[in-house]
Amino acid sequence: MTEPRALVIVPTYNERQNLPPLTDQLMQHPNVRLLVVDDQSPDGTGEVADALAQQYTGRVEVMHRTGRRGLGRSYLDGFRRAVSENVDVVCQMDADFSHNPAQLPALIAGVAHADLVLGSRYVPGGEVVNWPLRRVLLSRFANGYIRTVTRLDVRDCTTGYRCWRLGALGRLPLDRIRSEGYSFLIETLFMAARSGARVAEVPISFVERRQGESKLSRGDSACRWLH
Ligand SMILES: Nc1nc2c(ncn2[C@@H]2O[C@H](COP(=O)(O)OP(=O)(O)O)[C@@H](O)[C@H]2O)c(=O)[nH]1
Ligand SMILES: [Mg+2]
Repeated sequence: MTEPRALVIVPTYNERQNLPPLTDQLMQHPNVRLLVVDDQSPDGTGEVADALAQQYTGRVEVMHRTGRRGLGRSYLDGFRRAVSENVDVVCQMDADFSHNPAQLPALIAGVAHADLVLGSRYVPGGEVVNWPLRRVLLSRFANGYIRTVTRLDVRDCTTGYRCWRLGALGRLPLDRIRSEGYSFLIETLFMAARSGARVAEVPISFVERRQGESKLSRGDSACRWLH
């Protein structure tokens, strides 16, 4: 089978240092395209992204959002565009190198036998690097709690590194999604699993960001710590 064609959606807010090296690494995978969804980053990430779109014509696109910012809102807009693209899989990835681009092919390959592949920190072989013990424990606790409440048989419900089979993404009722921020990740996973999507987890090494700042709003801080 030929390798699946993938569109990777990367939401950005103040990632001007991270985006160029991330794009270069993603572009080393021949069947990968990139959609940057920028929320009018004050640091000029949008212009940096436009320059990358020029450099990698036809492979890198930029969506400049103008409404209220938010991770969930950005992914919703990205998903709406992605479902009509000529690709086999749609991926979600952070811009800050917490998600290693070298592990992307393993996630994409997982879609051969699943509708949604999660890059998982909490299956054998997965790990978190550079988190204080307190944050590891909170994230583990949160995932245990979500597993109990939702009855999802998933180890890492809050991971942001994901790959969707295009058809499965197309079946998500995007107009019913309520989350504007990080809870978007839990809500979409829950919706997909409840509607019968086959969910698989592949191990990833999650590395806390080194460049730039985490910039989540206070309102999101609860979900952020769960994340
Ligand atoms: N478009 C957009 N991207 C965001 C927003 N907030 C965070 N991001 C991006 O979402 C990803 C994860 O955010 P990050 O700050 O690393 O969160 P953390 O890993 O939980 O500390 C990064 O690529 C951010 O640039 C937002 O409001 N809008
Ligand atoms: Mg991060």
